[in-house]
Amino acid sequence: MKEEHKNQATLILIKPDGLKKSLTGNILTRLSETKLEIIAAKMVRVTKEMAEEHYRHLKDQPFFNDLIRYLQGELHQRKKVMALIYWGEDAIKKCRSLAGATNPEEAESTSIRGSYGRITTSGLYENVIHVSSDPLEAEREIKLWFKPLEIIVDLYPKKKITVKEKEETVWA
Ligand code: IDP
Ligand code: MG
Repeated sequence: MKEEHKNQATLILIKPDGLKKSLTGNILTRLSETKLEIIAAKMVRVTKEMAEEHYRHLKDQPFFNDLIRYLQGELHQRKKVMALIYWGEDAIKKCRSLAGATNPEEAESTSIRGSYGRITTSGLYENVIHVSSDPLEAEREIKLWFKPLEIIVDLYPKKKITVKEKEETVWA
């Protein structure tokens, strides 16, 4: 139980530039060095609302509009991201360290961002991967990107509700 207690979850996004550059396998291989467990994974088409909520702490930055378009895939003709949750001891620190610094030119050259990131002519950092910054942010982001039953570990308290007359898409 004690060991269980130290486990931490982090959201990982492979951003549209990572997908366009066919880096998915490469990034997942790099992250597997951490020996963390993947407890959720999916492809997501990102709405403007999702992107704005995800990056709400940056809404006053001059690059905010570009950043929202970037996460939506509008700069890369790849309107999707891959969202995963990594789980285990010190997950955030381990993943952020492999990802490297936010600015790809300052990131260690062997890190994921140092290897594959770039700064666009408009000044936006295209850095191929998102990693949550701390446990509170991780919880906020995980709850934004995933539903409880999409995660195979019980991370946060959940409840059952009855939804009536809800439209659902099923196989034809
Ligand atoms: P993080 O992704 O390393 O946690 P944040 O400060 O949360 O860094 O910024 C979110 C994203 O916004 C970055 O990954 C990067 O794509 C972009 N970004 C952050 N700061 C800058 C900046 O100063 N110029 C251009 N883009 C930035
Ligand atoms: Mg951040």
